[in-house]
This record gives sequence, C-alpha cells and structure tokens, in this order.
Amino acid sequence: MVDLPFTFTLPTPQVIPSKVDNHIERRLSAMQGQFLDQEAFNKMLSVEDRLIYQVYEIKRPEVEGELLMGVSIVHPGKVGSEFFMTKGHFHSVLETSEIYYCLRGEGFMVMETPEGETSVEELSPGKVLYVPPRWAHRSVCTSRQEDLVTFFVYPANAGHDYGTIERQGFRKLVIDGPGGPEIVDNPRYS
Ligand code: S6P
Ligand code: ZN
Repeated sequence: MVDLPFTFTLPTPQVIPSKVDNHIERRLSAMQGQFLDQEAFNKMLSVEDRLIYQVYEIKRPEVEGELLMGVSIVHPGKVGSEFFMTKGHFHSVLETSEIYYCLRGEGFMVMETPEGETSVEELSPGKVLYVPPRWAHRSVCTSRQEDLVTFFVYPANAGHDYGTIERQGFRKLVIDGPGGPEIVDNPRYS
C-alpha cells in the first residue's frame, strides 16, 4: 500500500508538535563524561538528575528515501561554565545531512568532521542551518531562561553514532565567559 501524505501543525509559541510518535528525555546522568568540569557535574547530579533536553520525534520507516523529523528542546542551564547541550553524534551513514530550523531561544550548533574540521554556527529564531554530510553535530542552549527549540529533518536511514563523541568529545566547547558565550578549544581533546 502506498503511503499517504500527512500534515501536522507546529504552533508557536507552543512548540510541541501535534503529532508525536516518540518522546525522548535526556537527563544529566545520561551525559556522563560529556561536560568538561567533572566535579561540577558530580555535584549537580548529587542534588538532582536535571532534565537537559527533550526530543519529540515523528517516526517514519528508517529506510533510504524516507525523512525523519522532529523537535529538539534544550533547556537553559550550565555544568560549571559549560552550557547545557545535546550528546551530539555523527550519523552512522556518514554521507547523510540534516536541516535544523530554529524556532526559539539562542544557542549554537557545534560541528566537526572526522578529519578535524570544525564549525560553530549561531542559532536564533528564524535561522535555518544546513549540516552537510560527514559533520557531527551538537546543539547548545545559551539562553539564560529560554529553551533552545529547533525543528530538524534528516534522511531516515542515517542512524546515530554516539560512540565517537562519547569517547573524545567535540573539539570545541561553548562556555559562559565574562562577556557572554565563548567558543573555546576542548582541553581534553586528544
Ligand atoms: C538526529 C537529530 C536530532 C538529535 C537531537 C538530540 O539526527 O540530529 O534529532 O537526535 O537533537 O541530540 P542527540 O545528539 O542526543 O541525538
Ligand atoms: Zn543528526
């Protein structure tokens, strides 16, 4: 049977889609080893397993030709001086791209290739970001009070490779500096 076209609404300022097939909540405990300041991480975790980000997914068959889409919501906050962020990943099928459309909040997309090229793009409402094939990506919320909300679309066969980032982190970090958000080299990167 052929698939039928479908519609859903993504009303603003309400940002939860009217059609949701899967809701992911990622808490601090799932981010072990990702933030630079391990002491600040442990201290925060001992008080509360804070909700860092959520994803509302619209499911499609995970095969070539299909597209997956959804909404990612990164909450405001910091671990030490590092802003709350997603885990970040390469796509398992490296030669796949992704589009992000920022709906709300302020932040950055931190990106890098396996060859070590880096790029950090600012996100603000109305901005569309094209993440080309081969670029790992991580969203970082730098708003003080507001969520960073993005709508994303990517090939359904892309898959996620979290392991590479879990082992090494990203080459660039976004920290809260004296004059606002700063992009710095990750001192732990080997
Ligand atoms: C999937 C796409 C987003 C992220 C989401 C959470 O390819 O990039 O749906 O999954 O922003 O990030 P992460 O790194 O935990 O999957
Ligand atoms: Zn992705």
